[in-house]
Amino acid sequence: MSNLHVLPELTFNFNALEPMIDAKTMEIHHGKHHAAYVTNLNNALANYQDLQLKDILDLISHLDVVPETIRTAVRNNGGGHYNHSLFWKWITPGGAKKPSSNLEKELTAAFGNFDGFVEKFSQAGLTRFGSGWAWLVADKMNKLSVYSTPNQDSPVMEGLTPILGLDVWEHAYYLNYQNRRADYIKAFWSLVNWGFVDKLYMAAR
Ligand code: MN3
Repeated sequence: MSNLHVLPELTFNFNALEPMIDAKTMEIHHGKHHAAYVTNLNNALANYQDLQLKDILDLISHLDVVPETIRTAVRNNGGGHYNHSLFWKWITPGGAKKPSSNLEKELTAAFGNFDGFVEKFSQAGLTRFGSGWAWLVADKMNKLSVYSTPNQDSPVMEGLTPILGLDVWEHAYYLNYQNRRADYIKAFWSLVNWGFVDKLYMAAR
């Protein structure tokens, strides 16, 4: 029996993030876009039972062992599945509204102060040309940095650990914000579930 990847259920209602992210956007983003990544990933793996047994993190962390014929499909759709599965937890309503003092200390050490981090991360999202993601990542030495990736590429594909990520594809904001990506990014900061960010940071140490 194959081990199919499954669309995770949201732990909150589509309208729970309003007015920052509208219900229709959430419904399409989760139920159509994320669902399509899962379906396309499962289709790509259909003839590869050994790869079907790997969990999603293991699969996209080692794209070099994925056969070339399906590598791009696994990269795009596996990356999409993994990134979005995290994203729904980063924007869960009702989480901690600010980083733990420990994480804030680390952000201050890396970016001057907390506002410096917010500014740098926002810029990474704003300047990502076309579709992609902005990231706060930790490297193997536990050093924090900010950057962005194109398409559905995930930091785990280059050995980095995602601590916080923001989807800046137009499908994430266009219904409500149209071309105003900067306003969407600004709104994102009031949604961040810092409890989950902190958990990922602690796990990376
Ligand atoms: Mn998306």
